Amino acid sequence: MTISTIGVPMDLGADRRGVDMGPSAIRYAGLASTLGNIGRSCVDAGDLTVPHAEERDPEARSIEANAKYLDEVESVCTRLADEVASSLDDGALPLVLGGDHSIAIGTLVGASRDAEIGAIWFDAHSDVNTPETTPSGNVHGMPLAAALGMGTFADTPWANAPGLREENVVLVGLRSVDEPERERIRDSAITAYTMSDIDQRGVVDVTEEALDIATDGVDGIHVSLDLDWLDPSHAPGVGTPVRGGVTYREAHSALETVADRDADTGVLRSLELVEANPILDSHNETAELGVELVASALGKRVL
Ligand code: DIR
Ligand code: MN
Ligand code: MN
Ligand code: MN
Repeated sequence: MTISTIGVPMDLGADRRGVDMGPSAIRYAGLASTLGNIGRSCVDAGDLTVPHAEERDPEARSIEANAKYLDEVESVCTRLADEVASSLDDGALPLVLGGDHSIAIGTLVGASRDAEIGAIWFDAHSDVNTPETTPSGNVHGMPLAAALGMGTFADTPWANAPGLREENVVLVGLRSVDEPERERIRDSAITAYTMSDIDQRGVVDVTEEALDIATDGVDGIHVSLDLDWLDPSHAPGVGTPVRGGVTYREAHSALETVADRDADTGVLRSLELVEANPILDSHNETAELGVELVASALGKRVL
């Protein structure tokens, strides 16, 4: 299946500038040649146009303190949803390059427009804040809540993923969850695995179970990979690093587990790599790691 790469140079959902250079950093890290080397054909659809923070009226920014730049996020995510849906229509597998994690709203909406989907969220954070619970006002801490229509996102139909249900959403690798997010996860049908679960059971076992849950009764799954899922020693170029993340080998093992399941059952419908910030990185190593992990998810093998 052809991979259709869609870049989304979005930084309005996060506090740190520079993550808008993520799509360039990931391409520069050799995405196209790496996918070519594993025999996957790849079409690059280019980047969506994202407004810059400097073009915005500072007054408007302050009144949106509880969900900064939500209008811009809506406009970008609505266009992204169309792109994702149209690459799926063409029989391709959309690979969305961020940009901050707010873009996942558009990916999930597009991926679930004509299908029931599950989602696996590899992330240090749970991303289920809403404008009423957010400590930061940053929409990159809210995309799952938005896609699931939680809290005030019940009133923003553009952000709700039509074919995604909580029962098929699995968070893997949590270690930074805000108090209202803990409650929200407890009250929901979302499945969540913390780093402790990975410590105790091993990443392959946890990922196998995540795949069982995400794929149950759906047409396919979306895999969202926030690079802050990894320990900052391996992925320093992210805006919100949290110590105690998965190691280099654990990350590869998890994504190889996804690829194995996909080889058996063809479950992988869409993939997303977010939060690579080359300004905070050293020698683009985080984007390079991201490219390696995408290759593992798409079937790269040593032998
Ligand atoms: C925090 C951080 N929970 C927030 N979230 C991040 O701002 O809502 N998500 N960094 O990736
Ligand atoms: Mn930009
Ligand atoms: Mn995230
Ligand atoms: Mn994160």
